Amino acid sequence: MTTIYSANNLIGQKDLDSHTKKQPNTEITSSRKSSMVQDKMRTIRNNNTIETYTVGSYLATRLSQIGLKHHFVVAGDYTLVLLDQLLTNKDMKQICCSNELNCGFSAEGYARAHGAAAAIVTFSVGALSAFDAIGGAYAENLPVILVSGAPNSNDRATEHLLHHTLGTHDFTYQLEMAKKITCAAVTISSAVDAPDKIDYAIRTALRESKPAYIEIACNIASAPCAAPGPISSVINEEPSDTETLQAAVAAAAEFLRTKKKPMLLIGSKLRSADAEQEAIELADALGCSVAVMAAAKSFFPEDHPQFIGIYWGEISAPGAQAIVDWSDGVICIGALFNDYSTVGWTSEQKGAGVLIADPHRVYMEGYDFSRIHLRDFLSGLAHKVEKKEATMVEFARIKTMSPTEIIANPNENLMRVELVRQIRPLITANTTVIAETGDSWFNGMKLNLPGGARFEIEMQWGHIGWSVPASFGYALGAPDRRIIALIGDGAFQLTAQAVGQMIREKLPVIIFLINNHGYTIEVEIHDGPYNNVKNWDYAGLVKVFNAEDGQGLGMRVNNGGELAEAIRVALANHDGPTLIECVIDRDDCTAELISWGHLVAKANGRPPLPQ
Ligand code: TPU
Ligand code: MG
Repeated sequence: MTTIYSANNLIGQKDLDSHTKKQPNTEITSSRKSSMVQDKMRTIRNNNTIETYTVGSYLATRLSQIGLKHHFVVAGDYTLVLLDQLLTNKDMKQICCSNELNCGFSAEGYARAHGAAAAIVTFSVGALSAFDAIGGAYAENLPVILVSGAPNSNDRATEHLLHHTLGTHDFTYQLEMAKKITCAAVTISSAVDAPDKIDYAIRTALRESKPAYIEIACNIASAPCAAPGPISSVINEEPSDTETLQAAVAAAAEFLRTKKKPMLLIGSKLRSADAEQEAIELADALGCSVAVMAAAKSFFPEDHPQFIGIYWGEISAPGAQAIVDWSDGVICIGALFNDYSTVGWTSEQKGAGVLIADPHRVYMEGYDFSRIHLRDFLSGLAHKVEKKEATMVEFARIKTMSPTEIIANPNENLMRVELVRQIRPLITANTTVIAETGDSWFNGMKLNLPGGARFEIEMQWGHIGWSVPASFGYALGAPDRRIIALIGDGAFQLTAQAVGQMIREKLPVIIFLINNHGYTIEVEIHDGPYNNVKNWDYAGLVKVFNAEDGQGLGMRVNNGGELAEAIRVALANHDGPTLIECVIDRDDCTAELISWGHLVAKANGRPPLPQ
């Protein structure tokens, strides 16, 4: 499996060593290099060795030191000099995107694969588009560093009106907006403070697993600045508070001692807490059932003997809801309960029989502990518990046999069930499935994952179109994995251009585009004419993106036979993406979506409380 980097291991000792020994790279390759820039690149003598840093190359060094091999950009005049500076770093490749929304989501996908990411965009017209994806990174707990170019520092104090602004003298609105959707937002208009501000933003993003925002005035990007100090000041975390940790473990052990049939419920914050291994450790020690929430699918291995399936209230995998309801002690690890994940507030876990273990906090009835790392807590608890296997014994009694799969006649119109049946065997230990908002969520839940397989879903933010650029970014971040994306027709129309970038970078992503001619997930919540989608020639679109030199493939399939052939061709295409447009009926959706739609509609429709 590709190493999934996390905030505390983004940089290895080897990198640290090379940081201290390496001579900084002073070469600028961009043809845009002007004599003015060269002037500004004047070397600074430091202990008789030649050290040359600018604000931009400082930023590049830090991004590279935290493990990034790529950064995602859209050019604009406020960022051009900064992009030149980033290009001077030979350890990172600059990846161009078609628009800033895709740029942000590409970085978000990269962070899922690689632990962190960076996107660089221009002021306002770029950044405000990227903000949507940055909001997503916040909601999904991913450290994406958004860097925006900004007006010349001299213009701040003048009465000049500038392009790419609101046409007023206020240039601060972007920073103010960024503060709402990031964990750290800084503006750099002087090279002197740049190292401190850059380090603060990156450090906070890694620590919190949230996005950060760095705004750099366009005339400061190439200004000389101090050389970076040791990267440990950015990446080293504060340890758990020892006494609090001991108290939390003791309280949780006592909680478990009084329970006869405890179980674990895994949620999506487990990954951002870098605690997947420790959750397995605790599961092994307890021997109890482990259910996984939809947004955390693959964060606990599905081939583990104690995995009992996806818990999603009424639409859970067979037996999983019965066990959660029966358990007298549910340990919720990194769980995130919202209206969607609780199926319209019908399955939230709370009360005396629940212990919540979050990335930096553990609480249960009568106790609340903070400033502890989840992995320390889980590992500590694993050493203090004895086996409690009742929920496994019960699950074995109620577990239903998997229904035998019926293979469709290859000439019959394609149906969703046949599509899922044919995707299943493609998933190996080396596969990542990326499932878009729509019925793809529910189809995705039906894919059983072998050990090592990963699953990505954007359930908290739920931005349709996320998966196309996120697959692009993920594929760059995990070049050794096979990426399979499940995307609806409506979602695809938002961000289709990212296929063009997959072609440019020759990434063999396989996209199953499910063309049901509509917003079916919305249909199941509340239908109307606004849920119809204008049809496109989705398969034909790939030819447009290929132009004269691309190697992407597009195929449309109408039945099982054509689908099988398209999959065979896709697996042999290594020089670009393959888009398989799967045409199915508008009403052909999962039973789970129908039930979920009913309950979400009911929750949305609750009348206002009396005044
Ligand atoms: O499988 P299916 O047909 O439901 O997927 P498709 O065709 O991609 O339709 C998705 C429909 C959908 C919408 C319009 N799901 N959520 N929405 C609401 C929505 C609107 N705009 C954004 C950016 N994100 C959303 N989730
Ligand atoms: Mg659709």
